[in-house]
Amino acid sequence: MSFFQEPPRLGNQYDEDVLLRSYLERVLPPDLKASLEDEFRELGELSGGYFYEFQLRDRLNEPELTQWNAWGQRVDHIEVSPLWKEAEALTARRGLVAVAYERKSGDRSRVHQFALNYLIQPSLDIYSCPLAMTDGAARTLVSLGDKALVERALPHLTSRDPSTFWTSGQWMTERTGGSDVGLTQTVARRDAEGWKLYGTKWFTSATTAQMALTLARPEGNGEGGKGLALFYVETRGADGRMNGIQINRLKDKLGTRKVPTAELTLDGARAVPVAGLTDGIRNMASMLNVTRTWNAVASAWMMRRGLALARDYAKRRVQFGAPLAQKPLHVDTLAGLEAEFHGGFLLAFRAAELLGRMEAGTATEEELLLQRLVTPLAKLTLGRQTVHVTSEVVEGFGGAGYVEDTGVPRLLADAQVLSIWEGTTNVLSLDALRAMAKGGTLEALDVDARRRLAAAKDAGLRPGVVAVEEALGKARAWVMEAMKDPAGVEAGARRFAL
Ligand code: MFK
Ligand code: FAD
Repeated sequence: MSFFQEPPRLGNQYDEDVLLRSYLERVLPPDLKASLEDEFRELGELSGGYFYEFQLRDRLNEPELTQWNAWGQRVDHIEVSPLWKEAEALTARRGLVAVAYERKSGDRSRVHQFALNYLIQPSLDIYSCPLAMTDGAARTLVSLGDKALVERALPHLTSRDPSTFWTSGQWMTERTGGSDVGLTQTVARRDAEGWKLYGTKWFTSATTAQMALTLARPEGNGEGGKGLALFYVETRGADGRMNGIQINRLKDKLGTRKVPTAELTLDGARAVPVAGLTDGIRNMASMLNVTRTWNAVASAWMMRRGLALARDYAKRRVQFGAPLAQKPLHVDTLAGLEAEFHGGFLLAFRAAELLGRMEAGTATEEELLLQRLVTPLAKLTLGRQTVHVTSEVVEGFGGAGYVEDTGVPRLLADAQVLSIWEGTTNVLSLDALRAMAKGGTLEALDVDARRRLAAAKDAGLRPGVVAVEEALGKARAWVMEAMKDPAGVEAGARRFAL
């Protein structure tokens, strides 16, 4: 009789996620958790059922750019995949951005929002990319406080109505540098109509967005990040035509293939300064803060999805007389990955907790310092972890893991971007060093770690406590050594951060 392998299956992604449920039990007040549970369960059901199946069906649909219409007019229209269209409507209805701004869950609103996204996004093919940038733009506009811009854009960015919901782009990277953004060559010129931008943006992911925040150098300004200004740009005018923006091409990428990442020319794009005419990089920092938190949580949900599939498959695949789930070495391999994922998850959600407390105004001084440090640490650590875990997941499926229409290789291809965009591992390691150089940060980390270790000791988790104490001891020794050798500090930044 012919034999056929069984595909992996997913159940309700909330009910099956012991880690998420125990975490929420710990950090959400009981009433709040009870009031959100239906919402979590519904998204868990959609994620493991309808949208997972949709994702597999939608696999070969990719965004398509049409630059010209039949009558010779430049249109630069991008058609996204059917899954992405539905993801946009779902985002608005479920408030996947809005929850953070409505703040109905108080200073747990970020935990609430990221739990929703963690549940559904693994089935939405990186639709999280425009959402992260939309959230980052909303946060930046609110933080910088230009009343007219907030009134214009915020209701759209946080809308729960699909017909009025907007996404935002974040256009920073140019050919001169994605890390060294201070090299930006785009210039801003003022004429009778206002400010207009001229230049090239080399990686712009949310090209279908209705607006973007971007950097440009007002004519006459000095070099570097200080000479840049942060600008608000709407991508199309009231007539639907592009606002002095041309889409040159979509990038042909290793992964994130549903994401329309484009190269743009700005040729007189009308723009509005968001907060003065200098310090663009500093003004963009609150955006990076939010998008890097998204990146960390996205890494966690990607590991979770890979492991959920691998665990299920291990129950179905029989080799050498028993399911893989009964082979001690396979079980040990998955358990190691699971432990790595648990650590990553807790770090990412710690960043989310701190962001929520900062925004709600309930964070202590110590927590504000921690937030600045934990965000790059979470982003860089989880970015690397996810590449490792998804690579092991591919191997856990054997040859099937290497075959595209199982949907498994996509996990690894998509994971690789998480350590590149929003600042590479090295750049974020240097950012973490900068954060640590700020007075009080190391002490805040130390106090926080000691408090957690004491709680873990009380709970009887001795072996784990010893391991963490050893790691902290090494980190302290490294800092002491590093102080003696500044060049060594930079060279060792990644090892230290990880
Ligand atoms: C799945 C979901 C994930 C999300 C998807 C998103 C899709 C992809 C989108 C992108 O990739 S967008 C592009 C992202 N690009 C980056 O993340 C840039 C990476 N490079 C850096 O982060 C560099 O460190 C940086 C450009 C910031 C360095 O530039 P500079 O010119 O050397 O700036 P400097 O002097 O370090 O900082 C300028 C000011 O900003 C300083 O403030 P002051 O003017 O008051 O001194 C800094 O303190 C402040 N600053 C910089 N980084 C900060 C920050 N403040 C707070 N937090 C930070 N992280
Ligand atoms: P480089 O800066 O040239 O880096 C090359 C290498 O040098 C990296 O390994 C880096 O770690 C290392 N390096 C750089 N500086 C240092 C240093 N000081 N010390 C040690 N090592 C260093 N950007 C946007 O603005 N908007 C977008 O929407 C967007 N979407 C993207 C979508 C995708 C799919 C990808 C892949 C990228 C996207 N980016 C976007 C760009 C992304 O943010 C940049 O690619 C990234 O920040 C790295 O910049 P770079 O490509 O110029 O690499």
